[in-house]
Amino acid sequence: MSDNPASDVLDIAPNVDDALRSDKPVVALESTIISHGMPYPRNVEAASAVEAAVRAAGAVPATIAVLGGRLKVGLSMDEIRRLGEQGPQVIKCSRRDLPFVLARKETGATTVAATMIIAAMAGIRVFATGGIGGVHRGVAETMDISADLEELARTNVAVVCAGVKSVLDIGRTLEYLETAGVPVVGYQTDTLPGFYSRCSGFPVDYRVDTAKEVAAALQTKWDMGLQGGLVVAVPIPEAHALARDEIDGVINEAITEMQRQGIAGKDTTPFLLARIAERTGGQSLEANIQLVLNNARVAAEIAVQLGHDIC
Ligand code: PSU
Ligand code: MN
Repeated sequence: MSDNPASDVLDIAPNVDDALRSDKPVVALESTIISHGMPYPRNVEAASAVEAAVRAAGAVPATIAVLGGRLKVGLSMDEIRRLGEQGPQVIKCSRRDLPFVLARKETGATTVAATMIIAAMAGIRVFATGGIGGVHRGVAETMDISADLEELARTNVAVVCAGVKSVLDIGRTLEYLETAGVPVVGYQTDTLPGFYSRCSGFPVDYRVDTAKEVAAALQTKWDMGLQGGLVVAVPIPEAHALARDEIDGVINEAITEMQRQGIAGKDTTPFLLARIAERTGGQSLEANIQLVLNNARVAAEIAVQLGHDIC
């Protein structure tokens, strides 16, 4: 046993370890989006392109997952491909799942919450994804609130996303984040992006126009000893955005179908995303890939700025 028990279960890829040791910018990437969020083989292509986007913007990508009971920070292309092929057969792993997946030496794709935990253990402070989990529509009946929100309240990692998952109750998710003390920042926008569309109609807490401003806020938060992350919401690039009314119609229809089939809990997102992709003839999938690529670039820029002495 080493002094730090975490290091007994944590495997950091050599190139990521080198970058962290020499204070070079690193961006964490999640794996549930690969296994559960997109179909094979587009998921593998997208994951590879997202890593390339991080590199092109001057940072080192570290895709995170649990493989054979080990916390892996920085997957090889082969490991990403295997996760992509297995798809929803691998365990979707959030905070509650980590101890069991590890103890049983199983393989799990990590959600935003689990990826934040592992990124923080490795010393990575910036993380890019598509959309965070949150409060589901119909919460009064289901109590379905993603563990991502509590994680944002307690773990010191900034999450760069295109807003909350398209299928959620945005207003209630923002209320929850406010209660939890998590700032929601609009990147070059005054309103929260609507995931597939550029605007949800809800205001953000703060607008920031540069990666440097985000880095300064993060540094200040953590220097003060305030625990938790930051949601950096970046609108999908104009050229790839879908019309809000149209996509909302498709999402509502998918939710109705899900309720009819009695699908609940952690299976809701994979079902809804697949259904929405089917109904938009793959347009939602393309938009999803493009927004993640864009978030990866912004996250890399923030990680670069965090490495500078900004405050
Ligand atoms: N948003 C997407 N696709 C996804 C997810 C979010 O567009 O696959 C995943 C993320 O990993 C997120 C998780 O952390 O869904 C949240 O799941 P739940 O609501 O079960 O906590
Ligand atoms: Mn849930």
